[in-house]
Amino acid sequence: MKRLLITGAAGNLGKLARARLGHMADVLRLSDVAEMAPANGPKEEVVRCDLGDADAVDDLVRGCDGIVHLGGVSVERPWEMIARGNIAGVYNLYEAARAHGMPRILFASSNHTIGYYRQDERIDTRAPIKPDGLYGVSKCFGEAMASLYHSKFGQETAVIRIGSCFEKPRDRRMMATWLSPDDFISLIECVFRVPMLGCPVIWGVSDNDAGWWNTETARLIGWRAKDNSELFRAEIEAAAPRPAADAPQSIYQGGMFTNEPIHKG
Ligand code: NAI
Ligand code: 15L
Repeated sequence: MKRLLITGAAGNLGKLARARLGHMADVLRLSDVAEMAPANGPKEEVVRCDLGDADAVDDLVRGCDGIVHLGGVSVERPWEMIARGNIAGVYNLYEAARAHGMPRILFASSNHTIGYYRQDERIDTRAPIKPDGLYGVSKCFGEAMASLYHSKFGQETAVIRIGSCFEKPRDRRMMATWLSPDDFISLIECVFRVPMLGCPVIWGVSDNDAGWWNTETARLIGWRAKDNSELFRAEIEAAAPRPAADAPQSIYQGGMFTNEPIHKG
């Protein structure tokens, strides 16, 4: 690619993508509403942009051949924040993509689209949505936008339902939901390398022994996760007592997100 746009570049996964995706394009265009480190030479462009600003997003997307869309509200927050970043923001992004040659998009969706499934259920990506909060609802909206723009205009998107992408799992639930940084990067590489993408929905999860999701759609992009949370089991189990059997983090796939109230600004 000539120019790969990474939104949410000031965030946790944005910083990781910035550090590790330089080989994917001549130029990385890095964007966030928050401050970012300055451009590190001519291979980087840093653009401050609020996803809720349609004109700014149009300018942002112009000239890009691919988009890793990580920007937006990433946890449960008041509706106004979610609506700006994840509803208006996603609409603005898809409209800008439509206006500028339909660059391939990786949409960072979330396991919170299905967080109210129980941990004793096994689901695939065709299971009906069961969001566990307004954040989860906003990710369902993003997934629906990806589907709509694919059906109507042929826009390609990889909808990646990320589990928990951190250096290592942080609690017992993440033994099932963990996505290692290395697997996350190899997943992005596959999304932009596969000749025909379409609009698949793929779980962003490592090859953990524990797990609730049928990961077969990963083969559509030729991706195989390599890491396994078992490596950290002893450490995780030693660090914290097992939560009560009737605690949300023991019952639901979305864990504590199911326990969040509707936040008011
Ligand atoms: P993060 O919260 O660290 O980064 C998100 C970035 O988006 C932030 O830097 C924030 O400033 C920016 N942002 C928020 N509202 C914005 C707006 N209106 N305009 C422009 N930028 C805005 O989140 P993280 O962990 O890096 O996640 C990246 C993406 O992956 C998010 O979309 C999140 O929902 C998704 N995801 C992450 C998971 C994880 O385990 N880290 C799990 C599931 C989904
Ligand atoms: C998410 O969607 C969040 O963005 C992230 O911060 C984690 O909490 C993750 O899900 C998770 O479910 O562990």
